[in-house]
Amino acid sequence: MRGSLSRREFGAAALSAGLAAALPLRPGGGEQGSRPRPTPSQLAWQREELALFIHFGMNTFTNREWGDGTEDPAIFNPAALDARAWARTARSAGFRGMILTAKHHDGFCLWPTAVTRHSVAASPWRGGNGDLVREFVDACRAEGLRPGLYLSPWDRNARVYGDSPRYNDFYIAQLTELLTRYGPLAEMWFDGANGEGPNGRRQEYDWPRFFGTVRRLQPRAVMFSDAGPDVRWIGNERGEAGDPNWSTVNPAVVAYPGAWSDAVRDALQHGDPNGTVWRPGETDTSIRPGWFYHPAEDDKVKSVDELERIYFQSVGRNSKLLLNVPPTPDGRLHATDVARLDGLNTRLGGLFRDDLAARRRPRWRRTGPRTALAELDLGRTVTAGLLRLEEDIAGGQEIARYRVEAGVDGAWRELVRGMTIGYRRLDRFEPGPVRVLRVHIEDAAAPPRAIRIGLYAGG
Ligand code: FUL
Repeated sequence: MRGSLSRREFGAAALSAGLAAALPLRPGGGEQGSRPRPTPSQLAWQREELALFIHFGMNTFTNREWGDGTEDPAIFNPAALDARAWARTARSAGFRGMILTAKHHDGFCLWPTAVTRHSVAASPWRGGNGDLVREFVDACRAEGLRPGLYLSPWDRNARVYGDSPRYNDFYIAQLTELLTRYGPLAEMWFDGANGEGPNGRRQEYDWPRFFGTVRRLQPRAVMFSDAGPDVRWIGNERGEAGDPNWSTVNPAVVAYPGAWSDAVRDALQHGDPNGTVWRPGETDTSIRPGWFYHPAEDDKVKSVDELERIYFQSVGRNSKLLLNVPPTPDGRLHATDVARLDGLNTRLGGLFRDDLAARRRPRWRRTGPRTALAELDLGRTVTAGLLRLEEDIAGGQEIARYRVEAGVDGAWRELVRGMTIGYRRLDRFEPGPVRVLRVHIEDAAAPPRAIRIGLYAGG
């Protein structure tokens, strides 16, 4: 079963009513002026750039991707578990957040919940007195990382699953424990998978109630799901944001988490320049083929080159990267994975160390209602092959099409053409001489504001 399961095979039978319309909440993005802008929480989420995803639980011990809920808690015993070491690895590799699967689809809870016995309390780990959510959150805080939690709505162990009102109460009780026991959380992560419960029944999730509970108990946390409300799934698990990628969306297109069609996929990948809500895309992918640790995948850990490509296709396309690194059954990150994370950090540090455009101010002028030109004289001729463009997204996202040229002694060479910029856009091009850089904004969704420009040797 492992590796072949996609949550899309279980296209949700959940709520199909227009979620956005039903939500008694403030929308994910405040509307100031005429275009949506991020809330402070959404801005802080985006500025993390990199977060580590930790898939850990029963599947780690059964060597599966999706447990069926019949697993015996007696097998959960990570002898050398060290959440602080996860956090240290994350921080030293340049990650700023970390998200733990507090409960995956098999229903086993990594904290001692009061609403089911299927938890760490029934395991031999720490003599049945352990609380992994507590250790995780404490480790994040100690290392200056922002903590987030994944609580799978799909639960293959809960007897009440499929008895919709009762399971919704059960889920709200679990959510409430997580939201009230562990201090401020930066993100709640809602998965779209919705299959059958242990009794063969399907569940209608009460999403407005789930979202309302998070907003009430942790107003500063962002909520991730296919349908936001604050942060949207990017539409695939390959580590690839769309191009273009708008942080604004039309909320009606993705009515509930788990909805799936070509239109939904496109909306998740690309957003919508005319969207009425700020809902930036989060790109989640795993450093290994599976989400959970499997010894057979020890030689299939993504290379530094692959991780760099994923970084360029996510953070470099106005998204944020949530990279999964699953601990082994003894509760440690595998040495290969740690080495790859360090390798990525070294690679990115090298690429972006020397900004050849640092301390140079571009001359910026509007050339029409939706066009502009930035000209940057570097004062000397440099060899460059990598460009970093950034909009000031605190004020929204506007740029829809741009073109960049390099000038040397009056001769111009086109370096790149692109569409959206947003929080960050990274473009590589054939390394060559640059003395003057021209960024032509050829189209924008609103009168364009000045952008930040970084230029690097590349390679
Ligand atoms: C999916 C789940 O089914 C996978 O097991 C994993 O948790 C991934 C992040 O989301 O929908």
